[in-house]
Amino acid sequence: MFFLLPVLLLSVPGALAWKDQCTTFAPVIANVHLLNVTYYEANAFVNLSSPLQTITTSSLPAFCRLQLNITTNPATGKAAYSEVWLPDGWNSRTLGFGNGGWSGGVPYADIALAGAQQGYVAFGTNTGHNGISRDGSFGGPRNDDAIIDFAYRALHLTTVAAKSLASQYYGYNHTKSYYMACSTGGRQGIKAMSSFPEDYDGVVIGSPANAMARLQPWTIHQSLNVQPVNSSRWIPAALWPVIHKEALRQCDSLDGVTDGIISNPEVCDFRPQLITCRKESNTSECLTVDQLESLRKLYSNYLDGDQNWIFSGYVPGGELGYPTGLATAEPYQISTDYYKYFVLNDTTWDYHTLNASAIKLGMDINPGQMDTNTPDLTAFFARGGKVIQYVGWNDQLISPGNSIKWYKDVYAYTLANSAINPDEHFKLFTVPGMRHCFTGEGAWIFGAASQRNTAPPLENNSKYDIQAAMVEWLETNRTVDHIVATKYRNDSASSGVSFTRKLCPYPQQAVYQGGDQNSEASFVCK
Ligand SMILES: *[C@@H]1O[C@H](CO)[C@@H](O)[C@H](O)[C@H]1NC(C)=O
Ligand SMILES: *[C@@H]1O[C@H](CO)[C@@H](O)[C@H](O)[C@H]1NC(C)=O
Ligand SMILES: *[C@@H]1O[C@H](CO)[C@@H](O)[C@H](O)[C@H]1NC(C)=O
Ligand SMILES: *[C@@H]1O[C@H](CO)[C@@H](O)[C@H](O)[C@H]1NC(C)=O
Ligand SMILES: *[C@@H]1O[C@H](CO)[C@@H](O)[C@H](O)[C@H]1NC(C)=O
Ligand SMILES: *[C@@H]1O[C@H](CO)[C@@H](O)[C@H](O)[C@H]1NC(C)=O
Ligand SMILES: *[C@@H]1O[C@H](CO)[C@@H](O)[C@H](O)[C@H]1NC(C)=O
Ligand SMILES: *[C@@H]1O[C@H](CO)[C@@H](O)[C@H](O)[C@H]1NC(C)=O
Ligand SMILES: *[C@@H]1O[C@H](CO)[C@@H](O)[C@H](O)[C@H]1NC(C)=O
Ligand SMILES: *[C@@H]1O[C@H](CO)[C@@H](O)[C@H](O)[C@H]1NC(C)=O
Ligand SMILES: *[C@@H]1O[C@H](CO)[C@@H](O)[C@H](O)[C@H]1NC(C)=O
Ligand SMILES: [Ca+2]
Repeated sequence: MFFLLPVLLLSVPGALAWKDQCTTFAPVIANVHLLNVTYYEANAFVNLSSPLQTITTSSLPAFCRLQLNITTNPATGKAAYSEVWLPDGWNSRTLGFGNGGWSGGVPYADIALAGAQQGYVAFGTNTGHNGISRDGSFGGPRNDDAIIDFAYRALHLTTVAAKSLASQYYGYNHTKSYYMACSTGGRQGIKAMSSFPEDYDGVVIGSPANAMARLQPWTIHQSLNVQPVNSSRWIPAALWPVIHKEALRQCDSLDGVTDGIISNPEVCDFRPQLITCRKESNTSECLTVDQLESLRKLYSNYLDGDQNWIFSGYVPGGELGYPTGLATAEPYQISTDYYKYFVLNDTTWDYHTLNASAIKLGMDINPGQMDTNTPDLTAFFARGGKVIQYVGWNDQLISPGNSIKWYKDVYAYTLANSAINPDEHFKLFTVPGMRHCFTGEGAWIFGAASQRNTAPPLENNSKYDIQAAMVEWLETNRTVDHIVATKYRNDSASSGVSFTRKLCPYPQQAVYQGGDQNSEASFVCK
């Protein structure tokens, strides 16, 4: 009995033992320096914020929080700030989270709610600098160390460190390594799969900002399509709901349910010219010829001045989000900063002068190798890696066409260059009525990155939670043929469920079979 005690403590430590384990933890990893360690008891008040995300909660299980300074370039002394959270009740898996825009901060809400609370060792990094999403000034100009940290280095080194820290903390290795993120985080995930195929076993990514050199000029182009404000090209905020109503009139019922959501915009041939202004029209409810031309450009493929294809356009159905997305008075700062601080290195650059050679320069320079357009995930797939991608059809910041193109490119490349069946490794779920990563009129709560701080999925299991679905697919090989997304009333879980919908793997769509339109059970993926 006497000498069994330490063994028992080691295998199933009580709360006291975990606290002790945490506060005395002295990991040894080259270039990783522990800044601070804090043990949080179960249901302790946790209130943390970074330029990226905030978490304020008292509902977390007990965990040990490590604050780390990771040297990313020993030659120059460049470092990144990262955190790793180790829950007492570890599920033996690690789960990393990514960033958004140019930020610049630890993803606290994801680490807490999608990570530690679900039993994962959870981690994230500031990507080597502190800063808010739209601010790209850390790029220098010519701040190469910071650019490379942002592009991939900080997350890769944090991932390697987190696995080793978990092993040293618990005394055994993780079973599987996961990653989940959206937007810039989606780009980071693709970079990891293509450049560091050993980093993760399962990756869940939303609407990736992967094609940086194409995305950035496109967002500038979108706002130039309507600028300047109050010109004949401009579409005032009050006109967008009118355009949306007309899009719904033409296409809402094509999916069998008239619910304010166009489930498959790919089959919607939207003709806004049906509300062209006539002599007798109320000008608050119709479109002028110049405004129709603005819409045509916003919804079209973007070709540069030399007629090269650059990026896909908006799709019908997202009109309530476009005036606060890119059809705006000023272009997205993320994109103007891309040229000022990363490509042209000219902080006085005027976005009106954007031209084909500047776009090409971005592609050629590819600062920090941050572009992640590669369709080659074969090394990741060959070691059993799986990826679930998702995108909102109403994405107002990155055309959903980008996600679909990348999915198709990877699919075709894999078939052409390997014996791997892409269906066993890669699925894309389109989300009707969801904007960029979160919010929108559709059912958009399914446990993905940046969603849980609004509301949790209906249940934390593989039916409702995309990360749990990934775990099941990877670890039991049960195919994910759909995921159930939830729309809460007022997007608030405490207000109750408004409706649920199946999200289907592309190119399938949820098809109404009759019965309660608010229940996912009335739909099948076809
Ligand atoms: C380290 O964490 C403790 C709580 O465990 C806190 O009181 C202290 O201020 C932190 N120190 C630094 C330098 O952040
Ligand atoms: C959380 O911390 C912030 C400062 O970071 C503070 O302003 C806020 O009042 C705190 N929230 C609560 C509920 O204590
Ligand atoms: C982080 O590490 C870098 C590189 O070793 C060092 O220069 C810097 O002072 C460290 N920062 C902190 C807060 O310890
Ligand atoms: C699911 O996890 C969330 C944390 O994101 C938690 O708030 C919620 O209570 C859990 N749901 C259920 C049904 O246990
Ligand atoms: C701008 O700076 C980046 C980072 O140092 C560099 O890669 C790029 O070539 C520079 N651009 C030009 C036009 O010199
Ligand atoms: C744990 O992982 C490390 C690093 O990958 C490896 O060297 C070691 O053999 C593993 N230990 C066990 C028990 O599998
Ligand atoms: C555009 O027109 C509106 C309505 O007349 C006016 O309030 C606003 O100041 C104008 N904006 C600009 C930038 O001219
Ligand atoms: C014109 O349309 C606007 C917006 O629908 C409405 O508020 C206004 O009353 C209409 N004006 C007339 C004269 O019908
Ligand atoms: C295109 O833009 C670049 C960068 O602003 C500028 O240097 C160049 O002169 C422009 N080319 C033409 C043909 O206007
Ligand atoms: C996983 O499922 C796929 C498709 O059903 C099958 O082809 C494959 O052999 C399975 N792999 C394993 C390891 O069971
Ligand atoms: C939703 O929010 C609105 C406005 O805040 C409020 O009037 C309404 O009662 C809320 N509905 C529910 C079901 O909570
Ligand atoms: Ca519909």
